[in-house]
Amino acid sequence: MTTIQNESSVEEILASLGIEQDNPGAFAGTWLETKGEPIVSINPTTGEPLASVRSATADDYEKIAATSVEAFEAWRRWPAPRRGEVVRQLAMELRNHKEALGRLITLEMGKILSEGLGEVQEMIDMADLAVGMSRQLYGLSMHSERPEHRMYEQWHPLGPVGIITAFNFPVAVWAWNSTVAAVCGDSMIWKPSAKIPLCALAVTKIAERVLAANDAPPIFNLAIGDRHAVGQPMTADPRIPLISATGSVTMGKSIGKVLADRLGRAILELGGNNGIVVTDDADLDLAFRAVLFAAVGTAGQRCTTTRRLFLQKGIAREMKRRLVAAYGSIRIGDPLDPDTLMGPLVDGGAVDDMMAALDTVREQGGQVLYGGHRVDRPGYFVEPTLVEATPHMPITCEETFAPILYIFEFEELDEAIEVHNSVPQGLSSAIFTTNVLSAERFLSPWGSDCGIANVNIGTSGAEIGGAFGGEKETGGGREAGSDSWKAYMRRQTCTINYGSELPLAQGVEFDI
Ligand code: UN1
Repeated sequence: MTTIQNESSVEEILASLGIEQDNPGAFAGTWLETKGEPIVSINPTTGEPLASVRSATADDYEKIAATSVEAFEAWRRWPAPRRGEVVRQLAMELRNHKEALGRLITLEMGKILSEGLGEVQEMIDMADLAVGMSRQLYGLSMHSERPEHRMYEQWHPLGPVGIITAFNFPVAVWAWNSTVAAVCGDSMIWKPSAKIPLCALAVTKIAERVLAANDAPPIFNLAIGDRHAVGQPMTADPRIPLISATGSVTMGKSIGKVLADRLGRAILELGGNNGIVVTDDADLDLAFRAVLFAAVGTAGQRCTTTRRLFLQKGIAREMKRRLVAAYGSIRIGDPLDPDTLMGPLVDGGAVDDMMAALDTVREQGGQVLYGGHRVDRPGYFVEPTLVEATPHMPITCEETFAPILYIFEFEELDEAIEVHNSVPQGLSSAIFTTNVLSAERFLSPWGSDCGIANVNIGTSGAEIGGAFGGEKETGGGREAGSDSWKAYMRRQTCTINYGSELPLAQGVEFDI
């Protein structure tokens, strides 16, 4: 039995979340007797198996879709604040399980425990926000141009939503979608990454209990399976009006094509290639700390990870010196150990991809300032890596999901912004400056072209209150806070005549 930090054993964590050694990976109000291929969940820290999950087949998908349709038909009749009450209870249950769930995320995905716990907190925050939203799904009212007429917009539940999530935020991105979809009156099918099946099981079991306690229809459904059994049928399914997908640009493009063909709706949150600009007048201590977290945190596996750093000439040497020293002292190791700052990558494929990207870096003339190697220990560990790069290196326009930071130097801010915006992705961005004009230039319509633009904070670690998403190849979708809920509902414009005449709009006459 592996014991973690004198706390609970792996077995205890799994048991406390209702996970067995072999589990069905399909839930449609009840756990289905899945017959699909087993998926073995591997602990990336040790390379050892944690437990296995039987994946959903195409037949299982069909049951899950039918259940979701039925659940939607009942759930949409519940008043939105009552739906919010169910989400409030979900938030309470997540609080009760925060520690175990945070540990499971760390065990299965490899992010450090503080980030694992932070991810559960992100779910809780999201659920709390959605509870409030359940009383604020406001429509506008308009003044009609016609006498004795009234116009307004109302928002109705949309239908079952397909939620496709990536491995790097195994549960928070589900919460961004599911808590909002639930208060909006939608049911849903969750297709998580097959790299983190246990996190998805644990959360679905918690949601199952909350639904049962409220006698609510089975709105939170789960289909762990590959793209043939689940992803493709779900994306092509006309019963599913909206697919919200997080993942690679390649995945987003193929989903987008299928949805366009059936005129289905998409919320896409795809690749990022996020940059931080540091000007000569910046508070360097602040910038340095922010870059470290944003580039090395989660071992570079956030879609918001800083991958490009633009340093103005006057501070470039000093900043590089500090970063090289700091990268050398990053504590790499067991992510459950509170002293660790960087855990493993998610699997061996991620390590290979990083090493291949670094080969390309060298071929294209980039200079590795620090790191660049695997770490010699079991599991999937790498060194955080600093690369001196030039804007002409094509590899710097690609997202490699690993802790590689490309450093560029610039003279004028306009030049930095131009290079910053020259990549295909447009998720998150930041500037470090104490000059209000530079900050406003970065935030202006001709400044950063990203969905997120920050001043004196890094590119990652967004709060849930804002709308989250990005432009260009990042896909244009928005999730989480603000008015993102509108994507999960259908808008209806209503005009009511309370008079006895029938005046036509635009002054049109049509009398017999
Ligand atoms: C992601 O990596 O897909 O802003 C989501 C952040 C987190 C969410 C990242 N709140 O870094």
